[in-house]
Order: sequence, then C-alpha cells, then structure tokens
Amino acid sequence: MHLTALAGGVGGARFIRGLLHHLRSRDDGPHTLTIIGNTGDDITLFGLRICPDLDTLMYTLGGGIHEGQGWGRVDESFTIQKELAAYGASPQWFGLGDKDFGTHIVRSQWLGQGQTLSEVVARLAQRWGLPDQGVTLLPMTDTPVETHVVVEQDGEQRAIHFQEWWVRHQASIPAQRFVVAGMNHATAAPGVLDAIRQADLVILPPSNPVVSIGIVLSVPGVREALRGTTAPVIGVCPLVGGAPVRGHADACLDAIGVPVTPDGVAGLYADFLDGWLVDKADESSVTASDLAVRAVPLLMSDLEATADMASAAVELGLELR
Ligand code: GDP
Ligand code: FO1
Ligand code: CA
Repeated sequence: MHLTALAGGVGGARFIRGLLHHLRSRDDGPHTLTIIGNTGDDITLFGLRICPDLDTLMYTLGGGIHEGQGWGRVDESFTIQKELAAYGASPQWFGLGDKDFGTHIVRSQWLGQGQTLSEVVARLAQRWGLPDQGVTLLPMTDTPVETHVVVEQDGEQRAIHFQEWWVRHQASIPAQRFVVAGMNHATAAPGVLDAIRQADLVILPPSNPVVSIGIVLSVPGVREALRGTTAPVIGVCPLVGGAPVRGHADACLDAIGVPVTPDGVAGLYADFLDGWLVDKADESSVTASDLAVRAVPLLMSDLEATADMASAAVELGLELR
C-alpha cells in the first residue's frame, strides 16, 4: 500500500512515527509513505534558511528529536546562539542549538549552490534514514513561501512572520488573518500532486488545521488533487475535549472564524474528506452526516497509543476503499 500524509511539525511528526510503527506491525506490507510537509513556517535568520516543520519531521522519524520539546535536537548545546547574542545579533527569541545550526548551514549552502529545496530535503533525509523506512519527505513547494500573520497594534495593521507571532508573542496578539508571502507564484514541488493522486490512502494527521494543513492545502493544485484522488482521505482531529492538545490552534481557528470543535475543523476539509477520527470525549459533539466518523482515544501519550490511533485511521481508510 502507498500512503500519503500532509503534515506540519510536532503533531504531524509524532503521528507519523506511530503510523510507521503500525505499518511495520501489519502483515500486508511492505508499505511506503510520502509526507508532504508544510514550508509556510520557514524563515531566514542569520543568513540561514530554517525549515522548522520539515526538520521536526526529519529529526522525529530519524531519532534525533528533543522529545520533551517536540522540536529541535536532543542533547543540544547553545554556543553559537550565545556568541550571536554577545554580538547583539537578533533575533534572540528563536532558540537555535548548535547541532540544529549544522542542518541550517548545510541546507543554506546547498540551496545557495542552486539545488532545489526538494533536492536538499532528500539529501538531509538520507542522513536520518528516512528512505530506509520507506519514507519520502517532500516539501509542499520548492518556491520560498512564508506564512505571515496580520495583527492590529495601536490601531494599525501590520504583518509579522508566523514564527514571530507564534514563538515571540506566543500567539497572544489576536490574529486578523494569515497570508502566505510567495504563494501567488508557488507551484507544488515535484511528486506532491502525484503522491496524492496515486496514493491508496491519504491521511491528514492531527496537525494544526490552519497554519500547517491549511497552508499545504493552499498550494496550487493540492486541494484539487485531494478532491480528485480515488484514495480515501482520512483526517485525525487535533482537538481533544474541544481544545488543542498543544499550541495555539484555537487562536488560529478564531482568526479565520471557524469554531474550535471537531465539526469546525472537519468543515475546513469538507470538499475532500471521507473519514474523520475524533476523540472519545468529543464523540457526542459531532454532527457531520456525510462523513464516516469514528471515535477513539486520540492522545499520543506514547508510541503504542499513537500506533493505535494510526491503526484506526488505516482501518477506516481500508473500509472506505
Ligand atoms: P507544529 O507545526 O509543531 O505546530 O505541529 P503540527 O501542526 O503538526 O501539529 C500541531 C497540532 O498537533 C496541535 O494543534 C495539537 O492540538 C495537535 N496535537 C499535539 N499532540 C496531540 C495529541 O496527542 N493528540 C491529538 N489529537 N492532537 C495532538
Ligand atoms: N518553538 C518555540 O516555541 N520556541 C523556539 O525557540 C523554537 C525554535 C525552533 C528552532 C528550530 C525549529 O526547527 C523549531 C523551533 N521551534 C521553536 C518550533 C517551531 O518553530 C514551532 O513549533 C512551529 O513552527 C509552530 O508551528
Ligand atoms: Ca509548524
């Protein structure tokens, strides 16, 4: 079976790690997985191109992630960051460890030599053993794009980078809307649309529906490919008990006027979603009628619990094929 998943950072990466664990335990393999990663979070700092969601996916699946944080490298040191601070270089609100800097340096070097982001990601992913696990990691687009957040301060609207809003301000400034700089001339990266069209099963992990999945969906052709694919499209709700498990998805949904409920999130995917996994605690709130809904525990508390969630998603997909 060939599976395709759209993904943001921590929520997407943890779910996919559980999905791979589940797929390895099945007796109908081998299976392959293509991940289409969000690049709207990308930012250039200190002259280096940083791709937080792609790196989170890569480090998580490759065993190098800082588990407690969910992003960045385990066993980090911060010598470079301290040196930059000593020079008064900014920003200092974005934590970059020395090992992580290595990734950004080599990525920036290869991009500077004219390689596409897809080519660079493939080279980086090789080091982390993703191909050996049957995983192809694709950026959603090779065009540099950046999600910006329109905020109102002192009666004036201005757009700030998504990372500044999320990390520096902890989403505490109400967002008016999200805009993706560069998206008007972006195209899907090689392999992205085919991975959706030719999949046996498409999964939307419990990633942020607005600034992770929503940004991938805004890449030209992606939504159309999801509508057109013969594969069942199964979504996993990022809300448990009517609230995000971590992060500020509630602030993101508020900004675009969507209720912070499983129905609200499913509504964002209504034109292509076939199956929807919600947490047991939210079962009674779901009213969507033209959707195959299953209620299962959706807390990714450990690998086994996450693999069980993934199993429920795969089984629902196979039922709907
Ligand atoms: P980010 O890019 O690092 O913000 O990560 P994603 O966009 O991939 O995922 C963020 C979403 O994951 C948040 O909206 C969380 O609610 C969701 N999430 C995190 N942990 C869990 C979990 O254990 N269960 C569920 N259902 N969602 C989770
Ligand atoms: N998230 C934070 O909350 N604070 C940070 O300082 C931070 C640094 C960082 C560095 C590299 C990287 O790949 C990710 C990093 N993140 C940080 C996480 C990331 O920016 C956010 O989780 C997501 O982009 C939000 O969707
Ligand atoms: Ca992200």
